[in-house]
Amino acid sequence: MSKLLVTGGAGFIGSNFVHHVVSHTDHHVTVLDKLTYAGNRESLAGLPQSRVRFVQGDIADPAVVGELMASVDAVVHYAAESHNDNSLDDPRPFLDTNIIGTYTLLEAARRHGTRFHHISTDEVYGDLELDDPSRFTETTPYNPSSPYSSTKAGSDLLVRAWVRSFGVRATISNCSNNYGPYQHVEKFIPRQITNVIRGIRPKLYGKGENVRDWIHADDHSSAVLTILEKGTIGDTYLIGADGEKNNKDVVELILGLMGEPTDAYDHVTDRAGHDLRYAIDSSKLRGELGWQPQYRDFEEGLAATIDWYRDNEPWWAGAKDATEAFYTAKGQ
Ligand code: NAD
Ligand code: TDX
Repeated sequence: MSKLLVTGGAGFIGSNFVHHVVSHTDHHVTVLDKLTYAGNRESLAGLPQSRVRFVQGDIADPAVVGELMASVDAVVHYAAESHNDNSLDDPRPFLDTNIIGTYTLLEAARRHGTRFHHISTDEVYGDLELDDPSRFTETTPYNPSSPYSSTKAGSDLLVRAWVRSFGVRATISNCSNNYGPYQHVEKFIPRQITNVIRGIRPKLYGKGENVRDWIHADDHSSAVLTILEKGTIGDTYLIGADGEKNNKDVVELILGLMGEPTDAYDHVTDRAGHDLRYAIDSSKLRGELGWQPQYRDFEEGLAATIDWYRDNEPWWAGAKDATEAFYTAKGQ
């Protein structure tokens, strides 16, 4: 049995990992989360208090981070400002949390000798052309496009430097786009599902040709636990489930699954600097650590996600109006 500190554990993917750890291990978890607009304690409802403790606080606060780090064996670092569109509107919180927050955690891990796993994104590699046969690998050069992805790239590089210069026992994973329950309604898939539920037409940026490599959040969690248990210190692992789809196809799939005409959506102003395509080659994780995704049928996972948003309106209703007002003001 180990004690884990999970930062950002009240967010979409962090809360999924906490549920995964409780049901697949006997570890104890302390969640450190600032509860920004993106954090929701309801995402942790039903977990046993004997196994999961919640602390509200900022990862950039050295006092709270130092105290918690002293009491755990490992930290799994999810906390971040995570939304590209917000980063185009106001980059500052991305620097504070993604850069200074990660630095603060690394310094505490260095002092206490804590095992560190850093959660990152495929967006650090920039984008690929639609007809490029290659995919991102662990050796693809960093080339981030947005304030969000550049701060995630910066945080990855800090982790690498703290491994090499100070011997921090860290691993890094870069995952592709996640979908599933408990995702904030600002993100593409839940925005369109909840739009349809509310009678609003889905909104596709530009032509909708941009490709994302979708993975279910449950598969991301099982991959992270595998890396935490079996990963080589200092190594990076790419996490993906061969789920490439363009945005237009995803919107049409959502509309079809929800019983609407598949052309009942609007094209809106494109995102500035919009990355064209992401694609992950996860052979290293599969070959070296034996990980496999469980969700192999995107349509099935999407249908279950639609059912979850239909059944859990109280979880997302509070954020929906403000999110749509933000997008409407941007012509999106
Ligand atoms: P999210 O926005 O849903 O959750 C982020 C959580 O971090 C929230 O609970 C928020 O309250 C918390 N947080 C923010 N700033 C904090 C701070 N200063 N101190 C403490 N807590 C803070 O994000 P998500 O989609 O769950 O992403 C989690 C991680 O996974 C991020 O590091 C992100 O870069 C990475 N990631 C996300 C995806 C994806 O598709 N969503 C894909 C790959 C990697
Ligand atoms: O209303 C929309 N219409 C639309 O066409 C929204 C919100 C998005 N889009 C497009 C933009 C992207 O091509 O859909 C795609 C997915 O958009 P997001 O959900 O904002 O995700 P993305 O920008 O790809 O980043 C996500 O994956 C990588 C996460 O938000 C990041 O945290 C993660 O690092």
